[in-house]
Amino acid sequence: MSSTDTIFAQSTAKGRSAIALHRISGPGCYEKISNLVKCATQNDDGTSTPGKPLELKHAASKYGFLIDENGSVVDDCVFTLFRAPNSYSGEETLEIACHGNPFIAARLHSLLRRMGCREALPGEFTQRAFLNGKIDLTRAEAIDQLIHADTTAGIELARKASTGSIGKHSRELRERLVAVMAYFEAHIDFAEDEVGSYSSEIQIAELTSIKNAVQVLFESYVSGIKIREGIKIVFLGEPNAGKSSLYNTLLGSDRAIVTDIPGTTRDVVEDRLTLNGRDFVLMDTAGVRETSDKIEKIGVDRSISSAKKADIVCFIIDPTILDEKKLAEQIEYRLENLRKPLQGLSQFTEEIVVLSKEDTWNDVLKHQIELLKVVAKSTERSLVSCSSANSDASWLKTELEKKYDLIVNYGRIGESPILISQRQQDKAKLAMETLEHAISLAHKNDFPEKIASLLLLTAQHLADLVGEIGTEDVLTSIFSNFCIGK
Ligand SMILES: Nc1nc2c(ncn2[C@@H]2O[C@H](COP(=O)(O)OP(=O)(O)OP(=O)(O)O)[C@@H](O)[C@H]2O)c(=O)[nH]1
Ligand SMILES: [Mg+2]
Repeated sequence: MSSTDTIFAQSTAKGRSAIALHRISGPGCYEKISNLVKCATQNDDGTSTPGKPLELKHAASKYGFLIDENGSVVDDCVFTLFRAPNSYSGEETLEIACHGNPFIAARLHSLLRRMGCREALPGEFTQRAFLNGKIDLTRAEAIDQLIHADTTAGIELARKASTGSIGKHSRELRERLVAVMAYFEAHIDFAEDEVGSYSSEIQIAELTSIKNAVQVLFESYVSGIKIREGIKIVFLGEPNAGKSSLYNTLLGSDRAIVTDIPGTTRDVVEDRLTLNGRDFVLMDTAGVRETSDKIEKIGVDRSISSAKKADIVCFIIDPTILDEKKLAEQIEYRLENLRKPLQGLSQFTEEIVVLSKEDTWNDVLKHQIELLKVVAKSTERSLVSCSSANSDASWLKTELEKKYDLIVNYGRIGESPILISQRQQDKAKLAMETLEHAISLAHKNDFPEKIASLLLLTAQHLADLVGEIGTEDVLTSIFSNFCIGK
């Protein structure tokens, strides 16, 4: 494999289609087939046939004929030539849009092979773009995700990363590191009276601020996964609490079966929900209770295991079956029973207590619940009411959006880009740990050469994250996942 040979591939999906796009890339690639690319000449009888060679200018598309060595027409096509370095791969690239028929593609490809071109490997156009310095590794990874993402949010994340935002951020952080490094280096080479006494307080503050930024970057990867896949909400509650009704209300459809028979829902029912651009995966589950029914028992086990994996657990409680005078206690008692089988949720799981069937509350109950809401607010617990009968889940929706922002760290991420691969996160972790080590040495006023070398290493990890220089194995692992023709 050489980066100077000419490669080709069909860039659009294989099979039959109105148009298929084939790409040819390599230094001087157009020369290889230019004598087979002809103008469409209009004849007197209204037909068109191959005429003179087609003259192509950079980035301008022209219609014409592709012929083979014997002069017979392969197809009529639109040709677009991109001169180096202003192409996707950074090399001279010819795009041929012909009819989307696998037999035409096969004929075109064997013609190209005879002309000395070879079939591209997966991701090879992008790999060449990387090797030609058009993009860094984070942008290459983003391009791959842009094609494979299967949620709108996933596409949005990949698009942002494909603009090079991670590379820009990393460069800024490295510039700041280098500035601090200069201070420590000055103290290696110069006598104290030339550069002032060695005290790293200001440097520590700057290094800590850089470390925090790297940490946000590191944490952003998990946020990215959650944004892409959707935040998992699980409805948990006793039978007949109103879970399925609320599930349907949120989705705006009769998705789950609702009856007044306790134990209606058996399986976990799952759907996607989007609230103001925030993607969730919503799960309705079987009501939790002691039961001897074999099927229901399996359902209850599934409810519990789903809740354990949730980002948000909504405990749905029907307050109309409780004693108004002992409301707080009875709600707590029920919550405890529901939490018990979960064996202590992770500290990252958010909880919302939802009091259902608001349309049937009497005045005493309404009043009691108002009081409970005041207490909940002061203790920063989430307590909302809803009525599925009136299709009113507005409080719950608002609360879910708040939890979403908390979970994906919206506030903390702010303008910081979001990492999109495990490889990037691994590098961010190395950078963070190395920098922490440097800071701890700076606190001890350790030798400046030791600190400077750790800062250099941190900068190197940040450079690796962006992959301005990529090693062979890293490149192979990234580009082999790509589609052919990209
Ligand atoms: N008036 C009123 N009735 C409701 C409301 N929500 C649920 N119900 C009724 O309560 C009963 C149980 O509702 P479901 O939504 O099936 O309850 P569930 O929690 O899914 O029950 P299981 O699947 O058995 O665990 C049904 O008769 C519903 O019509 C509400 O907001 N208002
Ligand atoms: Mg149900």
